[in-house]
Amino acid sequence: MSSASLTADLDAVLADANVRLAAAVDLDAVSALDAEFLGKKSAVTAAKKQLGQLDPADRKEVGQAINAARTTLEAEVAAARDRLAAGARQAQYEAERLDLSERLNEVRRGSLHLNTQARDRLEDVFVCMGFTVAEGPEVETAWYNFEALNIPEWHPARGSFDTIFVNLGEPEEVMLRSHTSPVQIRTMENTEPPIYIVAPGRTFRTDTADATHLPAFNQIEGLVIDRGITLGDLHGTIEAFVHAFFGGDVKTRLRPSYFPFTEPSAEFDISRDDGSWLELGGCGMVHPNVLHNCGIDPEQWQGFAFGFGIDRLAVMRYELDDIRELVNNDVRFLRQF
Ligand code: FA5
Repeated sequence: MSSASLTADLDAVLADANVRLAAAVDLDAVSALDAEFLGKKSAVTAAKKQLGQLDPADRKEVGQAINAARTTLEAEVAAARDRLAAGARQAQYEAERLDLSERLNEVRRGSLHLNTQARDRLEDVFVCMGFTVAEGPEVETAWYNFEALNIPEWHPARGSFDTIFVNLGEPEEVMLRSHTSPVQIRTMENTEPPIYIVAPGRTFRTDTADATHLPAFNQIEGLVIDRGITLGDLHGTIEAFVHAFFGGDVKTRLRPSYFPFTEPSAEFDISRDDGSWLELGGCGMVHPNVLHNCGIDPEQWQGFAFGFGIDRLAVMRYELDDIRELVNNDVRFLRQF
């Protein structure tokens, strides 16, 4: 073995390695080439072993050539590894990429609950008629829920409200309001007449849920206090509201009734398609005792009040069979509206 042929062999190995490393398609292929060109059985290792058989004068030069070839091969293997590792990383990024703009299902828009829709519409109708919207607390005292409304403790009507009491203060002193009428009192206490308000809100009774009753339901109260107000104004207001809310075909009627806080009192019904009537709420001229309890002179001011169930109104407007649909929270039902 001459030093010239050894050096020529190394040049051939370098050229071969250069081409094949450049063509390697994955890291396994580079590892195989690493073993082939730099491992125990590689040409470079074999050349080193043959160094001893060379003319001592040539050894240094050939030894340097072998080391240089090894260094070159190592650098080329490392470069090939880097190139493929970067490619593999890039491929992995591509494979694992999340397209955050992608939507598998159309996003469904929610909608307001039927009660909220009915309440918003009611407010709109009354605001257009010149009323403002008032509010009151859901937990009330006996004064606001009963006494100021001309329902003293001994009054039989107190029982008809099926009140849910709260375990606070004296027995039967604090309660979940059983109607929105306490907001009448709170408004008259704080506002100088003339007064034109509606007060929507939640109300509570011990009623068992059935097709027309819920234990927690919604009412809207109306109160007008002004000079020279008559029953005719009350009927006209109810008629105007019903027409605005349901359309011109629906008729209204007042039936004599009794509430301690109005005199005279009436219940008002609206006509249904099948010719029957549905009771919507109670109304009447504000009782002089109630005005008096709120510091308003009944000789100077008169007024009317009404209160009806918003849930019953929603049942009517959306033609539901059962008021409990409003609270079952079945999205298949709610999505229809
Ligand atoms: C009252 O609550 C009176 N405060 C109404 C009133 C106000 C009269 C102002 C005069 C002047 P009543 O108990 O009838 O009255 O209830 C009024 C309406 O609330 C009923 O007509 C009905 O529409 C609704 N309602 C009553 N109880 C329930 C219930 N358990 N579930 C759903 N709606 C109900």
